[in-house]
Amino acid sequence: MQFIDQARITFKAGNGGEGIVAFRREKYVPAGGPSGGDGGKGGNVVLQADSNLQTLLDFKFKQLICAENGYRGGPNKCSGAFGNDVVLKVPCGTEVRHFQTGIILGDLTKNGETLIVAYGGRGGLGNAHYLSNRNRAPEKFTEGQEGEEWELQLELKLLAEVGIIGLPNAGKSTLISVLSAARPKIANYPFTTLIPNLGVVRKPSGDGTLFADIPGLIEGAAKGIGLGHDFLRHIQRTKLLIHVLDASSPDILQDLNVIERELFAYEKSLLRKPRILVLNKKELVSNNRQNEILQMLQKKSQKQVFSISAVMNDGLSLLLEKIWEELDN
Ligand SMILES: Nc1nc2c(ncn2[C@@H]2O[C@H](COP(=O)(O)OP(=O)(O)OP(=O)(O)O)[C@@H](O)[C@H]2O)c(=O)[nH]1
Ligand SMILES: [Mg+2]
Repeated sequence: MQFIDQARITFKAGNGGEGIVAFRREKYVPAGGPSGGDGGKGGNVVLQADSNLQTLLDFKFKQLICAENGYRGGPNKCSGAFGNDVVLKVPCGTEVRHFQTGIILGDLTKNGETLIVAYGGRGGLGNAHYLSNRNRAPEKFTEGQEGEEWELQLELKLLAEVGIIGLPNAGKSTLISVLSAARPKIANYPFTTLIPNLGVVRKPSGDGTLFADIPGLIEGAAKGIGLGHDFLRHIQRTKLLIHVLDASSPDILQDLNVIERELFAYEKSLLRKPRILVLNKKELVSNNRQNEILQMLQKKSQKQVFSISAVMNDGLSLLLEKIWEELDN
């Protein structure tokens, strides 16, 4: 499945139908009077959150989406039919912005939630409206109002509670694969993961918590190097970050630094988000080396560091306990 998390589209609501000019024509009624009906209202463009969708792929090849115009009024004071609304499904977590100003129009987070992004125009008035004592046979009518048209930016921000971040090859995908039923691609080279992988991890209470394995970050990601920092948008809403480090790396403090710098460069507040440091691949180093690294990391970060081996399924229950504790805080 292709993962598309941004789209820029113009939404055009339907125009109102025009009112018409008509006169009553009936047998034995010589001057029947004006009877032109009003036009119908144009359809709205509506977005609706749908929890079955994961991406904005449906919008990738579309530039303009229009709702139906309202219909003309009819004779005998019949109003024209309303134009149909267009209801477009978007994944939960879609934020809608006005493209030019960046103003947020709404944020669709709950399944079924709707947002009208362009209102249909009102229908015009038929000549029946203009009957007066002075003018018994008005020929006046009005056009329907134009439907709204907006260029909008849709941005999907995943609603995961826990984000797994780190350098490429640290073992992030391996970790989500042993914690959840997710089966992402795992391989011994950087940038295996190109799109976020989601997995549900069960709490002891049985509740599911959504974890997101974010593609690897490298130095300069905030400037677009590697896969860029684009995916960091998905951790903006997480409550907790799991920062995975590779124990076999020659310079672990540098590794820690790189990621912290990128978080800071993307958005300062990301550094203040609760973050658990996880030293993965612990079986690749001696116990002495492991203790040395743990001390270095603890001193530098002032955080408790969890030592695990995702592959050997070692140290995961302690880590999970800490994760639930942090989420419950
Ligand atoms: N020895 C050892 N190898 C591990 C461990 N966890 C992951 N690996 C290996 O490390 C390599 C990278 O693992 P991935 O899970 O793909 O790493 P990633 O962080 O998702 O990498 P990107 O998607 O490229 O950012 C794979 O060859 C894994 O088998 C571990 O605990 N011990
Ligand atoms: Mg990966």
